Amino acid sequence: MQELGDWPTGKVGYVAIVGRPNVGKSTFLNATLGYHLAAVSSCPQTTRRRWRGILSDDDSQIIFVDTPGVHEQNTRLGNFMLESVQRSLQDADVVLCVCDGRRAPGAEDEMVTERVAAAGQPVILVVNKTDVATAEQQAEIRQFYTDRIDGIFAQFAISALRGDKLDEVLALIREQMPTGPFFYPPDQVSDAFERDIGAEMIREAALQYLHQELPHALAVEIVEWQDTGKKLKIIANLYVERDSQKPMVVGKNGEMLNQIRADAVKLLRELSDMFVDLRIHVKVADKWRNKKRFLEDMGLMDG
Ligand SMILES: Nc1nc2c(ncn2[C@@H]2O[C@H](COP(=O)(O)OP(=O)(O)OP(=O)(O)O)[C@@H](O)[C@H]2O)c(=O)[nH]1
Ligand SMILES: [Mg+2]
Repeated sequence: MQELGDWPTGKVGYVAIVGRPNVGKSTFLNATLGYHLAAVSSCPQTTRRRWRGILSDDDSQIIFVDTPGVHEQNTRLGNFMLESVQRSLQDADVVLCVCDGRRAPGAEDEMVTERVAAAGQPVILVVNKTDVATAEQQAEIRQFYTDRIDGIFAQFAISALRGDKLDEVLALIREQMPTGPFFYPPDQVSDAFERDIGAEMIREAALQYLHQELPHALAVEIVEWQDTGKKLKIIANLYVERDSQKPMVVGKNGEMLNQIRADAVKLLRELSDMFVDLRIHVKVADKWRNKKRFLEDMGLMDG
């Protein structure tokens, strides 16, 4: 490492992680960073804005940008999600295009390839979920992507869930980064506020139970985030879109909400290493996915 004053320099750059919803982009990010930054769930469109995870060592700093899955959308939120993918593609030094090795190519893969090809950036193709995909399935999706994106200069078959081949992907990414000063202090792991990550953890906990019924209707707002150094006191609003959805979240005798709360506390404790006192209020915000003001307040337009 060369020092620029006290500021480190090395291989430094941005990697945009893009792909269809549910292919494992956020799982890849968390596994590569070695901690749980981005919400993961079995429901498509879990990620709603871009999340930057920063991986530094003595000689390099890679800024991974996890993006929302590319999909057909018909809401204001959906528009912002696609815009944030577009911006991330433009800003990237390398694009990591992730596809699901187990699924036959479809309309959303077509959308991804169009966007990635148009961005004209160097692309690493990552075929994920090889732990559950047959060789034929992997070959089919790989062919689909390589036929459509000229910029692909390397390909990997990985399992983000198991951690297979992640080191190899990372080594190639490091090699490809330009040289320059670090963008962030070496000990910084994300540019996101802890309370925003906390809100995602609560949403992830809720999605575990409600992804069938309410995959897209949930939003979490942190009303209070008090950190005493030993204890984290959090009050959060969990929004649904209609009155009729409230009982699903609360459950019989409040059991569902208790379960969500308990799981969220577990995730928040891992995040903060502190005792967590969490209160969740379930609220209704009518058609919030189309309301600019609400999306602004929730930080969903900053992506
Ligand atoms: N079997 C298997 N499942 C995986 C793998 N990687 C991710 N998954 C699962 O796939 C689902 C989606 O993972 P996410 O990481 O949330 O996917 P994403 O691409 O970020 O999805 P969006 O944010 O909706 O665009 C989760 O249930 C993961 O556990 C893998 O390598 N193998
Ligand atoms: Mg995601």
